[in-house]
Amino acid sequence: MREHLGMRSLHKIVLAILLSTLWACGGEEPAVEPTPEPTPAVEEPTTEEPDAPEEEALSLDMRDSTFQPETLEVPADETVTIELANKGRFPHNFTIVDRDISVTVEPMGSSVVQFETPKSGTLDFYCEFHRGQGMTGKIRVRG
Ligand SMILES: [Cu+2]
Repeated sequence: MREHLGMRSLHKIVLAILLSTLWACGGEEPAVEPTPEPTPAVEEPTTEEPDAPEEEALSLDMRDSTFQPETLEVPADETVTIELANKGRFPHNFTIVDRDISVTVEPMGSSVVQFETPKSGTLDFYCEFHRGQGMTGKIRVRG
């Protein structure tokens, strides 16, 4: 008798375990956890803008056959640097007669020119090879 009871209770236990397992599986209803997302008080590390106190680098693209841009604004009475980049398929040239500058840049090549800007007005520049085709530009003093 005792043994019989023992078996019964064992059955009950097994059944209980089975049921609870089933229950657990079937009842895996996600008890919608309103986990309040902790507002990220962590401040995104703002990628520091490199302060550019240094004078802006001016760049001038040479194409077939124009300058881009055709007008460059520069500060008055200062030394400026212009990076020339030949993006065309032909050699181009950058000439400022008033500054004794004449630089030729090969296709895909680049060069740098530096000169004093006037106190006012403009400086004309052009490409020796394509001046006749309108490959000219102006450097205008700002303000
Ligand atoms: Cu040219």
